[in-house]
Amino acid sequence: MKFKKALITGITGQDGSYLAEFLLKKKYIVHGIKRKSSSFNTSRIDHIYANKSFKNKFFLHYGDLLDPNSLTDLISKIKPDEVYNLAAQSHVGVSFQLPNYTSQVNSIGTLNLLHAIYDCRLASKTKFYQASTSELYGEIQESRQSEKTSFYPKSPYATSKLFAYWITKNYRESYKMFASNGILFNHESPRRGETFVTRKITMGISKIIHGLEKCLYLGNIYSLRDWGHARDYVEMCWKVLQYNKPDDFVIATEKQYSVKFFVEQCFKYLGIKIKWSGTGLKEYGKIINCNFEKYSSLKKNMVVIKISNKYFRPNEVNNLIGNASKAKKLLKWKPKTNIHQLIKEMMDTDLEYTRKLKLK
Ligand code: NAP
Ligand code: F7E
Repeated sequence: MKFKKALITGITGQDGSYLAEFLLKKKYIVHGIKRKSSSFNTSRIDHIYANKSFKNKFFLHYGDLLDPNSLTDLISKIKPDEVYNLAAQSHVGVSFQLPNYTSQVNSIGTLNLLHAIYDCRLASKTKFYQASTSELYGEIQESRQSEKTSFYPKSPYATSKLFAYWITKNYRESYKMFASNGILFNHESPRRGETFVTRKITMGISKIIHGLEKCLYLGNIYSLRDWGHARDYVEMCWKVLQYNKPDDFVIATEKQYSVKFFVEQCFKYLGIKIKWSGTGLKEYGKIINCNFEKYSSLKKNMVVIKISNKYFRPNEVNNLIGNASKAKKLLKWKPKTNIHQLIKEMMDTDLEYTRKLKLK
């Protein structure tokens, strides 16, 4: 039996790790590109590597989107059936501080990968998935954003992803490549990077509960996002490449919540009631009630959330919510995890993680 071969860039990231698990379950041979780093960057995939049943099915290679030689070399050797380009400098806030680097990796990096497939004479064999993003919509031009909504990127990150979106379409049209964009709205998990807001919140609250920190500092808590679960979304990345033609698909839950709501619900899940006071940079959240015996680090009226200027962006995307009706219809998309299930999974994992951290 011939197994399909997939190549994943960004395998050490949140989505890369879930996608690798998903494809291995589907009996794919999975190759991942990891970049050289001075410290370990494989914590999200170490369990896959250690799993004996994936021996000879899961391979890691050094490579970098900014090193075209490494890409051509790997693609010519592996001859993948499917390439998933998940690698990116993916932090919107950081992209304002690293605009050039973000553009190089996200834009030119994507071009390098597409062109490596073309150069290896695999344009008609290898399918290509590009990790596009709801950030393309930025200053929204339609109340619910679909594949037909105009783009208005508002950060170096979003602008770099706009190039990647179009160059993917361009290779599709020019060289008849099966090259598709998944326009994914925010998706989170216990494996989310700790500087993205949902994970920062679940980690921050867990540290407060265990007495490792006293207060969590946030930026624009009125920002609205459409948050799904990364595990559900990687299945859609795969489905995008199984569709009968290359195309672009919005993947979203079609539900929208504020950062402030996310904070409140995390506390609520733990049985802790908080009250907000003040406005703007002076707004704060304090503990009103909880089981103080159970949570011995907490006190009545303890201020646990403050607002800091540091976490505001020069240009903010205030409001995103997707219209995923195309994916629902053609790819049979149905989000499996709601916001409360997502919060439960993230809070449980981070509480356990910080409990162990405290014991160290
Ligand atoms: P992530 O956790 O930040 O992972 C990014 C991955 O890219 C990491 O494996 C990172 O390697 C790798 N990488 C960065 N620069 C690289 C380079 N120059 N060469 C090779 N690899 C490089 O991101 P994610 O949340 O999994 O997102 C996956 C993709 O979807 C990204 O392209 C992101 O922009 C896009 N996206 C994400 C969301 C979301 O809500 N999560 C929504 C829409 C689109 P290291 O581990 O070494 O840093
Ligand atoms: O911010 C606000 C912040 O950094 C969400 C990436 O995966 O999804 C992600 O980009 C919102 C923003 O994600 C803090 O200003 C408030 O409005 O979690 P985030 P993002 O910027 O939406 C898209 C779809 C991607 O493609 C990206 O790769 O929350 N916010 N206070 C904060 N954000 C952060 N990070 N930290 C705060 O303290």
